[in-house]
Amino acid sequence: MSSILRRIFKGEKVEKYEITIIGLDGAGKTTIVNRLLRSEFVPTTRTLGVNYRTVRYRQIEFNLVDLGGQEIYRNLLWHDSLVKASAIVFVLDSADIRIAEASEAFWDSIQKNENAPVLFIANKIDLAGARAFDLIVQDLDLARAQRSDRPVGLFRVSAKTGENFYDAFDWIADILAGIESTFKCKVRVVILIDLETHQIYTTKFTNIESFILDQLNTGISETVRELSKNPTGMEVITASDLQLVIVKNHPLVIGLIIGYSDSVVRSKLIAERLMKTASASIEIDQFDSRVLLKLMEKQWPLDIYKQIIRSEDNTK
Ligand code: G3D
Ligand code: MG
Repeated sequence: MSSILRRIFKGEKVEKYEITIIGLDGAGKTTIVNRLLRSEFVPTTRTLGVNYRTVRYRQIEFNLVDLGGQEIYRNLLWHDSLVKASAIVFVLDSADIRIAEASEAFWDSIQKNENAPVLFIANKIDLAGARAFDLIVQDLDLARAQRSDRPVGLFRVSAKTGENFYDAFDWIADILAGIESTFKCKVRVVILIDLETHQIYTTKFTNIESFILDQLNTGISETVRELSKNPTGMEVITASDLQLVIVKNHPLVIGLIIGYSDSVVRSKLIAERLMKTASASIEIDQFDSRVLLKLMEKQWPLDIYKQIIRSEDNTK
């Protein structure tokens, strides 16, 4: 990492928390861990026993305890891990008919640790057979869970496409870090690709090492190749002490480089607004990097990257 970046990141420390991920077998727990580890959809094999993994997401280090969901493990292994967890993630397969069993497992688990924040993930919303979210809330009595003193977040997610996935983990990262606002985001670089015109626009707000840009470009190329299969959704790759966020909405793909503790969801909002403006109000042939920069300056406070640019100046 360059000395400039090192200076910017000085003082941002990584906090460690033990997060226990539970849910019935087949809910998608291992897939979720894999997405956090590798930012992509990875086919899994059935988890036997416990799967320990350490993952850094934004400023939080998650010690993920991914427990086998079969009944034998639920009774034997879940208890100890739940008692000492800083947060509990419960994963439900939205298309699974075993809703009563899931409800029982959910309530049993969260009652084992009354203090830990609870992230409830209704996974697999990409499936046609996924149950409506309000029915899930009703069937698992999630409103009651939300009335308790601890934070309880409910998210509809697809670990496969990435839809809402990072919203859920941003939420738990912010809760654990005690951050009130999720709107912090230091955008370093924006790359916009229009697949209809094959145009690529890049705007850099600060100097980025070329290998990080290369990684983002590789990530974008892969995303573009797969776009016909998954036309919307997002990917997040951690590179060095930065995050590469790719947001897609056919035919536009946006890649952003943001800080490692920044809100991924905030960067998604920025990307979505840029896409809207790019496709609505600007003739795409006039849409160059200067326009991109103007849009960014007009619509989002630039104080954070101005600060970065200033600290670069100081090094001269
Ligand atoms: P578990 O660890 O909770 O037991 P896994 O569950 O992560 O092993 O996932 C079980 C199956 O669900 C896997 O498919 C996995 O690919 C799939 N899956 C996980 N998340 C999603 C999702 O968001 N959408 C869809 N459509 N499928 C998902 P297989 O075929 O290997 O059983
Ligand atoms: Mg598993």
